[in-house]
Amino acid sequence: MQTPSEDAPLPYYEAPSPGEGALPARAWYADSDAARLSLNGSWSFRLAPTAAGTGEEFTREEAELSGWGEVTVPGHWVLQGHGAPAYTNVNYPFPLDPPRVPDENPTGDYRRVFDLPADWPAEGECLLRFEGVESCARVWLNGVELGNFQGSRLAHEFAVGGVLRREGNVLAVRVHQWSAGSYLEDQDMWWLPGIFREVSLWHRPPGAPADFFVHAGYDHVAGLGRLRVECDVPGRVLVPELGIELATGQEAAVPVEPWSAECPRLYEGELVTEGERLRLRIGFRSVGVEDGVFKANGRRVLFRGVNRHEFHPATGRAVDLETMRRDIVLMKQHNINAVRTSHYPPHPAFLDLCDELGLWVIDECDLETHGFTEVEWRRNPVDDARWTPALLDRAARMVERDKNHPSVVVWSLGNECGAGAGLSAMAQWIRERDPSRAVHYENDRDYPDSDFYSRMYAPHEEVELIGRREEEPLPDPRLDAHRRTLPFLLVEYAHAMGNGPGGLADYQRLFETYERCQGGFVWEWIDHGLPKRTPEGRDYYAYGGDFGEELHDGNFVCDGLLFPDRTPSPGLIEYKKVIEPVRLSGDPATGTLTVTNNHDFATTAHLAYAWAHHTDGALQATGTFDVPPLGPGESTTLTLKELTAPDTPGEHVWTLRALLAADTPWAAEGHEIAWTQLVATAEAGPAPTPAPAAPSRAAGVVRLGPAVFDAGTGALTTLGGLRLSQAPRLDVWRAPTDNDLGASWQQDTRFGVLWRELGLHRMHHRVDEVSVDESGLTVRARVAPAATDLALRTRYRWSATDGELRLHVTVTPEGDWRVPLPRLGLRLALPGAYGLASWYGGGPGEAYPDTAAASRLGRWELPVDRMQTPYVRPQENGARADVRWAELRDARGGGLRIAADSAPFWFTARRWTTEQLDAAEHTWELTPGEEVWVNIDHAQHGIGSQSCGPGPLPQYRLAAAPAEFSVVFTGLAGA
Ligand code: IPT
Repeated sequence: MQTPSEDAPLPYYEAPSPGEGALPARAWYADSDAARLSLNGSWSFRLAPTAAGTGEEFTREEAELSGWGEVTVPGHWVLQGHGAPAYTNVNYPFPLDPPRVPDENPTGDYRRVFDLPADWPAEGECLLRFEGVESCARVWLNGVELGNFQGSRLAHEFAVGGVLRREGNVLAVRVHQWSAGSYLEDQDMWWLPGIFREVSLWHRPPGAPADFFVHAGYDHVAGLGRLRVECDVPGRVLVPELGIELATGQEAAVPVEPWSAECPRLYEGELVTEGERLRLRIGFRSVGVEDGVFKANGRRVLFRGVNRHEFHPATGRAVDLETMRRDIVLMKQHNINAVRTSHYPPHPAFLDLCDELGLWVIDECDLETHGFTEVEWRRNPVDDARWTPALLDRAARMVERDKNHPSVVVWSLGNECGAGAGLSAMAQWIRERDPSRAVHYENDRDYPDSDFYSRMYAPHEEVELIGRREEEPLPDPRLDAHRRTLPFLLVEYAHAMGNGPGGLADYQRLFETYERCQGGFVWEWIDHGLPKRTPEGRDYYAYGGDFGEELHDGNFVCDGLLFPDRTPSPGLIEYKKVIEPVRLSGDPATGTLTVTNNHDFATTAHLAYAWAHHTDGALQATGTFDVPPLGPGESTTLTLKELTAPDTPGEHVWTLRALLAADTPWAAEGHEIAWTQLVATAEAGPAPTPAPAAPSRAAGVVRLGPAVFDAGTGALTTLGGLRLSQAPRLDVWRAPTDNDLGASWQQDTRFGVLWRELGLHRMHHRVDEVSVDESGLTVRARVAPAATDLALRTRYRWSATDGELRLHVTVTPEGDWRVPLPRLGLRLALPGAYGLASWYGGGPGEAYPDTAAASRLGRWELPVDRMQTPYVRPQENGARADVRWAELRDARGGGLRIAADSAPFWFTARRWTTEQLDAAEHTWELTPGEEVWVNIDHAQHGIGSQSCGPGPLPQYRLAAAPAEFSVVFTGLAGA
C-alpha cells in the first residue's frame, strides 16, 4: 500500500497559499464619484457535502439550475436553512493534518446574473470585490475563471474589465467551508461558512488611484498637524477647512485640533485625481511607545476597552451598518473608549464609524492557530515557512485595507498562535509598511514582535507586580530587559460569561495607579447565542452542542457584556461605572465635593452636574451645580451648600451626577457619564422599646405577636393574614454561575464544582429543639450535607413586638470547612400572587460582592418576573445589594415586609426554586411555578472571572465562619 507523496500537488483549497488571481490589497473607502454596483441580494445556491462532488457546469451561462435554492448575500448558508452552525473554542472540528482538510467539506455553489446600470461608464477597468468569504472561494465570471482565495475576513478583488458585459453577466462562486486557511482561523466562535460580506463591482476610471495612504500626524509640541497623502497617480489633496490644497506626495503643516477617541475631530477632505474624486476624513494624531508608555499626541492613553466579535443573532458575522453603529453608540454610552477587533479585521465600515464616533482600535489580523496547543504546537503554521506567504498576505490585506483610519492605533498580528518565525515576518513587514503605529502580539511570552507586554486574564496580583515593574524575570536576560521596556496591556480580561465579571473595580484601581498598566479589553462584547424554538414554540438562545456538533464548547460562546439581542447585561452597567472618566467624591460632614477629570484628552467642558437629596429613599430636593472646567488629569474640590446633612433623622443620601451638557452623536443631553452617592445618617432619639409579646401555645401551634408557628418543627406558617408557602430557614445554595464552575484548565480552586461534590445543593435540616419562653421562640437546628460531618449549627430566635416579628439567626460552622459558602441567609416562599417587589437598597439591577459598583441606593419597584437576569445558560442572578427593607405585595397591596435589623441584606425573588434554576440549561426550561421564592442573604460569595480567569479576590470569598444576623417581618394588609 502506498501513501500519496507529500509533494503531490494539492487542490487550491488545501494549498497553504494566499490563492491565485486576486489583485494586491489596497485601501477601502466609502465615498467617491466612481461608479459602484452592489451585488448583494438573493443568489442562486446549492450545497454539496464535499469539495469535489458537483462539477463546474454551473459556472457556464446556459447551465441548468434545477434543484437549486436561494440564499441571501451577504450571509451564512448555515443560518439560512442549509446545514448547521457549529461551535468550538480551541479545538479544530477536523483532524489536525495541515494543510489537508476532511473529505466532508460542505461546499456552496453561488450564482448570480446581473446587468450593468445603463449609465455604467464604458472606459476604464472594473474590479469585482469580495469583502469577506468563509473560508475559501473560487470565482468565475461569464465562464472565465478569475482565481481563488482564502482569508475569510479579508477583502479580495479581481480585475474583470476584460470579461464584463453590459447585460447578462454570470457570476459563479464556489465556497468551501474548509480549506488550508481554516487552520489559520481557529478563533473562538461559530464556524459560519459563506459569502458573509458584500460583493460589489467597482468602476476604476482611467487615471483613478490604485491606492493611497493618508499620513496625518500631530505634533503636540507645536500644535501642528502634518498631512501627506501618498498616491500612485498624481493628484491634489483638498482640505478646505484648513485652507489646504496640496499635491499628493507633498506635506503640509498647519495648526489643527488633534483626533482622539475622546475628541474625534475629523476634517473633511478630498483626493482629486484625473479619474476619481474621493472623500477623505482626516484625523490628525500620532501614536507610539515613548519611555515605556503608549502615548497618543504626547499623552498616556488608558484603554477602557472591549473585545468585539462581529455578531448578530439572526445573521451571524454578516453585520449590517445599523448594528455596527449601534455597537459603537452602546460602547460610547457606557464609557468604553477602545475596541480590539477580536480576532480578525472587522467590516471596513465599522472603522469609519470608529473614526467618526471616537474609539481607539486595535485592529487584529485574521489569524489564530490555537488548536495546535492540543498537539504541543507540532506543525503550527506560524512556525512553518510554507505558510509564511499566506501570513504575509493576511498582514498586508489588513494593513492596506485599514491604513487610513485614525482610529486604528495598533496592529495586532492575531490571537493565540503560540510563537513562530511567521509572526516575526508579519511584524517586520508591518513595521516597514507602516512605522506610524504600534504592533501587538500576546501569545509569545518573550514578546519579540510586540510593542506591548500583553497578557490575558492575568490575576490582579500579577498585574500589580507588572505595574510596579517587579514581574518575575524571563530566563533570558536580554529578552527580560526588552520586556521591561514595554507598556502593559490586558488584551483580554474579566471574562463576561454568565453572571459577572467580578473584580472589575479592583483591576481599574491598578490601571489608575500604575502608569505602565494601560488598561484592558474585557472579554467580550456580546453573547453569540443563536435563536432557536422548542417544538412547543418557546424561543430561546442556543449555544454550542445545540446543533448536534461532534465537538463543541457549550455556552463558552456566550460570554459577552451584551445579551445576544444587544440588551446590556449587568456586567456592562458595572463596567460603565467602574471606568467612568470623571470621579466624584465628597463628604457631607464638610459639604465638600471633589471632582477629578480622568479623561486623557478631553476637558470637562462638555459636562453639566446635578444633585439630588433623598431621605430613606424619599426625594427631598434636586438641583444643579457648577464645576469649573477641568483639564485632563485635573482635580478640584468645592463646597456645595446643598450637601449639608439636615438634623432630621433618617438616612440622607446625596446623588451627584455628571451629565452631558449637550447632545453628542452617541447620546443626548443629560446622558449620565459619572455619579456617586454620599450618605449621612442622623439617628432618631431613643424610642420607647415596646414590651415583647408573649408567646402562647394552642393545638399544635405557637402564636407569637402576628405570627403562627408549627409547635413541632418551629416553622413559621402564618404572618398576619399571610400563609407562607415555605417557612424561612437557613439556605446556602446558589445555582453555580459559569464563573463559580470555572474552566477545566483552571489552577484556582473551582468552588462551583466543589460545592456540588460536597452536597451543598442538598442540605439536610434537622430540628434539634423548639422551645418557648416568656419573650419568644427558639429553634435549634443542624444544617448539613449528607456523607460528611460538616455542618452549620443554626439557632433561630423569634420575638415579636406590636405587629412586628423579629428573627435573629446565629450560625456556627462545625467541622473543617475548606470551601467558602455560596451564600448565607434565609429562604422562604410566598404564594405566587405576591409578585410585585419593592425595596429600599441597591438597584435597579443585580449586584454581588465584587460586582456592586453600579448598584445605587434608592427605592425601587419591579415585578418579580423582571428581577431576573436572563443569562443564556440559567444560573444564579438577580440579587439586589444593601437592602434596608423589601416588600412583596399582591394586586391589592397586601403581603410581606422584610426589614434589615442589623446589617443590610441581599434580596432575591424568583418564581422558581434555586434547584430548578440550577437544573435548567436553557432559558426555556424555566417556567414560573406556584410560588415566589425569596432569598434574604446575610452574605454572598463573590463572582470573580474564573470561567476563564481568576476567581474572586480573597476579600470577596464567603468563608464558613460564625455569623449572626437579624431581620424583621411585618404582614402588610391589602386594600
Ligand atoms: C482566550 C481567547 O483568546 C479568546 O478568543 C476566547 O476564547 C477567550 O479566551 C475565552 O472566551 S483563550 C483562553 C483559553 C485563555
